[in-house]
Amino acid sequence: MELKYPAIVLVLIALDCVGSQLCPKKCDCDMYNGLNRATCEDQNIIGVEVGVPNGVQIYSLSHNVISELENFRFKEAGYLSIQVLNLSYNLIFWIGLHAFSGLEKLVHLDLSNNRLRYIPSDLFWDTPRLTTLDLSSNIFEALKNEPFIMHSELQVLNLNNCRIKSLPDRLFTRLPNLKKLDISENYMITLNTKVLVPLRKLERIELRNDYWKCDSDFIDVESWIASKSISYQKQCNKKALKMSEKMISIVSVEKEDVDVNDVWNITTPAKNITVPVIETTTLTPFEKFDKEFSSMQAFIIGLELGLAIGVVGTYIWLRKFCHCGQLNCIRPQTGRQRRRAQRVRDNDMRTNLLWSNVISPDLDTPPSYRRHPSLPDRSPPFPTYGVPVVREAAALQVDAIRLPDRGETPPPPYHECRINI
Ligand SMILES: *[C@@H]1O[C@H](CO)[C@@H](O)[C@H](O)[C@H]1NC(C)=O
Ligand SMILES: *[C@@H]1O[C@H](CO)[C@@H](O)[C@H](O)[C@H]1NC(C)=O
Ligand SMILES: CC(=O)N[C@H]1CO[C@H](CO)[C@@H](O)[C@@H]1O
Repeated sequence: MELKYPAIVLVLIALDCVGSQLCPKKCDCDMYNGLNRATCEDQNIIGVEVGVPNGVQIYSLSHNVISELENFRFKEAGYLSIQVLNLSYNLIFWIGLHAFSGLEKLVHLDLSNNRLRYIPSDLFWDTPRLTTLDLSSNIFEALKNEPFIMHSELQVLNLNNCRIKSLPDRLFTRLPNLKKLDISENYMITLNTKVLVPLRKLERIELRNDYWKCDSDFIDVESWIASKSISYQKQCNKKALKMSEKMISIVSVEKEDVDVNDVWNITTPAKNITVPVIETTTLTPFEKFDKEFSSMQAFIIGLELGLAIGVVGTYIWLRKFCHCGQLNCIRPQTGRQRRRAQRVRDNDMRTNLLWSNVISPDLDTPPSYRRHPSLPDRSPPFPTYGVPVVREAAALQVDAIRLPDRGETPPPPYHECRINI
């Protein structure tokens, strides 16, 4: 018994050690670019500690439900080797001042798509190697006129889509190494170059945004950026067009009846009225014509003229080449032609007589005996396949067909009748 007890303890310790080296079921562990990666995404994880071995170098907790990052959590869990930490798509709204304590090797931190409204400017004091920080799609609506972040190594800062309305002048005064800045898709309408002056190493700035007010001030800002050889995408040629389009659409939608007397000062003296009258008298006849006739009128007049000419021309042509009777045109005929025409006429008459004898005058209506079509006997015996015969429907059908005034209606096809049985 005395021997057994320490043995169990040893086994338990061994198990514990082995257990801590297992990749948790919630995560995928692999190698990426020679680094130990643990990907624990979309698992409803609420805290940063899920049992990932502490040798993890790329740690992704993206798409979870973490809402707070408490102080020293990474340090306590022994995650001292993390270089890339992905906390994007969580619900983080609060980060303790020492939350990232111990992450001395952290280079890339992704905090995008969270609910951050504010971060203390010295939050990254404990992560001296941090070079890339993604804070996009958070809610930094109200930025104070103080350094947003203080970090001597940070090179890339993403503030895309953070609902930022303005950039206070002192915002970037403590980011001496920043090379790339993304402030696109925010709500800023103007930009002060003062905020960019401290970023002496800035190489690239993303400005894409639908709200820039493209006035001379902003054009000055753009030329300042260009003069510092910072690359950026020009905003103000297409933007001006967009603004005018918007304005036009607003005007056309919201236009109301306006009494010019309310907006104009119409106190025109009588003298001024005579001036345009004098001007009209100086017009040449052609100019007058132009003024008085709209193009539509001109078109109609042209059409009418064309029609008239056509009618007169046709009349003249007919008069010249034909002798016109009431309806049919008879050309002057030679004797032979006349005899032949006579023969043709005689033949026509004979055929007409023949036809009128054979065919009854009311050619359209069928003879009376055809008005009562001999319908098949609809009462049994015919195969009913065990279905009771609906006599009313059948009778109705027959009556409808036998009505005298419906004699011309052909009986419905037989297969249709059968459906009614
Ligand atoms: C973090 O995870 C999201 C979602 O999986 C991904 O889009 C993003 O690129 C990741 N960030 C980094 C730095 O790997
Ligand atoms: C309207 O115009 C007249 C001169 O034509 C001027 O005396 C008057 O002050 C103007 N009224 C306003 C309201 O501008
Ligand atoms: C030709 C003429 O009389 N023009 C007058 C029209 O009215 C303005 C004031 O509304 C005068 O300044 C012009 O002299």
